[in-house]
Amino acid sequence: MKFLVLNGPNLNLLGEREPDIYGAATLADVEADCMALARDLGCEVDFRQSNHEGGMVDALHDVRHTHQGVIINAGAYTHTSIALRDAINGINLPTIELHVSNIHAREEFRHHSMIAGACLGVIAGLGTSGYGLAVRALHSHLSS
Ligand code: CA2
Repeated sequence: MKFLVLNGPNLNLLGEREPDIYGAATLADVEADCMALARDLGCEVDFRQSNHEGGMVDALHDVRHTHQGVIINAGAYTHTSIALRDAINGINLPTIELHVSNIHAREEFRHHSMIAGACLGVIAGLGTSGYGLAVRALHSHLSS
């Protein structure tokens, strides 16, 4: 069982600024935690980040025949990208939308997600521990 964990724009800065919103863990810390958890669960995680909408679409297409599920933190593209929604629908893999912060408790423009309707479920506001929860949720969804 192999999952893509795909991170969008600016998430490479995680842990460097705005720790009050996003916490102190870096994206490398999150990746290491996901890898360790995947090893325990007996699955594989492929961890990627792109600052470009097209790069994210390409990453989704790349895994359509090789992976069984996707966890996506689309960053600000969450709120704008019909292309990402179409790509998630197009690859037909169970996908969990993830946000470190609670997008519903922030500015109004963050309340709407373009991709949520194409996803199996959404995790938001639980900090970077949400990544591990998403790996567990996808693993349990695909095992049942
Ligand atoms: O809460 C999340 O995970 C978000 O997807 C993060 C995005 C934001 O646009 C979404 O509305 C919610 C922003 C990621 C920016 O990450 C930074 C981390 C540290 C310093 C600066 C930016």
